[in-house]
Amino acid sequence: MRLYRTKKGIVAEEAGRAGLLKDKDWDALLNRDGLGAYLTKSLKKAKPIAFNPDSAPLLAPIGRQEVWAAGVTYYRSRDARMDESKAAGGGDFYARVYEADRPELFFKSTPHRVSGPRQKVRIRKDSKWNVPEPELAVVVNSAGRIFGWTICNDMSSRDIEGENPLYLPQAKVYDQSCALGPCILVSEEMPSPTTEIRIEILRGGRAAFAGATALDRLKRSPESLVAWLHRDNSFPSGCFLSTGTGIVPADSFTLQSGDEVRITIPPIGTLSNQVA
Ligand code: DO4
Ligand code: MG
Repeated sequence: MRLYRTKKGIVAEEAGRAGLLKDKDWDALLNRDGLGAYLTKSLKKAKPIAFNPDSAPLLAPIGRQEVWAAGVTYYRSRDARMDESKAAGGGDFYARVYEADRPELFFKSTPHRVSGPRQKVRIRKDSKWNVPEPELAVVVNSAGRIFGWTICNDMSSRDIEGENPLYLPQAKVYDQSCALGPCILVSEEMPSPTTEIRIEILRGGRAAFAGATALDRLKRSPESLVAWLHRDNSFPSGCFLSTGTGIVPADSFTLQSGDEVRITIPPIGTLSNQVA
């Protein structure tokens, strides 16, 4: 079951059947007990509509939730961060956090900084080395229960982060630095470990970068990341927790204005954003 927030209302879709739901309040819906069963019943009752996520007026699937992110959860991310922070003496921290019991968790975004499908993402004006980070994000309700999955683009300024790990919030949190969508895949179960995360960056219509990883390379379980995040922390409207990137382009690559970033996780769809 996929749940879309659109300019025309909330749309549920399963096995090719889509319907506009009577529910108007996104946050109340996400925090309903037994959401999956409720949506199955609601979709049966709803009048079927023609719905194509590639052309529908989609909004980011977020209401009042905070967005958090995990870092250094794939070996590739550990390596890339060690390299970029070598001169600053930060490399050791990344190797340690990759192995440590406590994960790296950081605050990523408030709703107003989040871009939806086909909305623009931004690179900071004071940064020269920027990448998208294609990640699976877990969606958690106010009771701390996982009920869904979406795609997160954790836009990152590598030169700022690499200059000093203490600059991480500036490298990660700025206007339009996070994209979510295209929908929430409603399921308590994580997509299968063989599921691929794919990214394609188009520049002037041509591939400037392409990469792929699979969920079986994620070192930590989403359940354990969610449990760490909820230690002494409450989320009255629920939250999104992005699980980290396993794809980092070569150091010679930086995003440019006009690039189109397309991230695909098959059971969820494709999140596509142009760089402003
Ligand atoms: O440690 C810095 C950020 C890590 C991150 O965002 C990732 O691994 O995805
Ligand atoms: Mg990341």
